[in-house]
Amino acid sequence: MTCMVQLTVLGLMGTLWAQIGSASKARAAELALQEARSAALSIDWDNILWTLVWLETLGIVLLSFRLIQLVVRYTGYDPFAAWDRDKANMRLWMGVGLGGLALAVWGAIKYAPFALPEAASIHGKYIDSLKDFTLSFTFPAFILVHLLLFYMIWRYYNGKSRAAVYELTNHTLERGVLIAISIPVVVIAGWGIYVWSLPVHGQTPQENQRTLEIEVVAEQFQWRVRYPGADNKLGRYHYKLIGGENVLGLDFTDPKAQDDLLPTAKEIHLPVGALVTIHVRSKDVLHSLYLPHFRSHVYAVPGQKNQVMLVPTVTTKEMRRKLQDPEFDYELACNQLCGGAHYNMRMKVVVESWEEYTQWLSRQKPAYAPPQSLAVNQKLKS
Ligand SMILES: [Cu+2]
Repeated sequence: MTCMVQLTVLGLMGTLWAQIGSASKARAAELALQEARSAALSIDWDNILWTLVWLETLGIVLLSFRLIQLVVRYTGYDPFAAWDRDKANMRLWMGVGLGGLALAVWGAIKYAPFALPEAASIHGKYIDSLKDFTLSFTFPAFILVHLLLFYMIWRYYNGKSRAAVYELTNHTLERGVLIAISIPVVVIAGWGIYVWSLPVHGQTPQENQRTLEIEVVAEQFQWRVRYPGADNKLGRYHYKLIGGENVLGLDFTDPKAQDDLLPTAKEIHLPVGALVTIHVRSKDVLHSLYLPHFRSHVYAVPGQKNQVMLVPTVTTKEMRRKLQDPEFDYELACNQLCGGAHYNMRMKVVVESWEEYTQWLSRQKPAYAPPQSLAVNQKLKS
């Protein structure tokens, strides 16, 4: 009976898997269409229906088992009586396990081409090497542990003449396993602390290195970027000053704020080789500033100032050449599901030479909006 249950569950899992696969492709296309049509939230009846269908299928399967049980009880006829159930269990487990392992390896190979290209920032290269280092331990361990697990199932499955031997402690073995595991863990954690601190506060400008501080502000559903003017410094702001044309709440009584620039295009421009500090805040809900190609990520939290540092190392043009993709662009994406039009929160990131950057910056719109902003400032003071 147990075998029967397992076989049916296996079969069901297979069909479910296939259904999810084909359904998800169709769903992806459908979802893209839905998003394009409307940003409004709506109940996803399709999903609810699918859930109900699967719940009902599960119910039918469970009821069939009950039916078979009753037939066995009242007729005395058991079609599986001759089976060695322990052996059958062992084989099913082996099938599920080895199949799953093969699926994991196949997935890793199949989806490898979708991985991000090489990191385009200094700290990004460290993060990639940390990832590779971690995987060089964990991937062989994953394969070995699973092979060992299924060997054990095959070798020591329960049976009439196969009583288990209980050994409660084996200090030598435990000590060996403890040491073998703790060394890579300590190295990964120790190095990880260093690597993960780099994008937050761990970088200082080198000699002759240019520095740039910009601010990226999230709101439903767009990013606004503020650049410093000739003084290369961002001015003060206060959330109470947000209003009218003063979309970022800049305090224009601060001279440093008066020459700040607010580009209107949906683009961020970064000079290659400069140490860029990005200050991040949010005007409404939780958003997230995600720059995958630079391996940078920081949350935009209302009421909190966050920052992330990076040194872009590859210009957009160079990366296009390297990838042989003339359409390639770096991207900034919101990495929090922040509302109905969340998909709208993406921006092109352009990495260029310092000269190109300054030329572009000289054409951008000043943030200073005198009459209205000053009136708001006055109101705050009185
Ligand atoms: Cu967002």
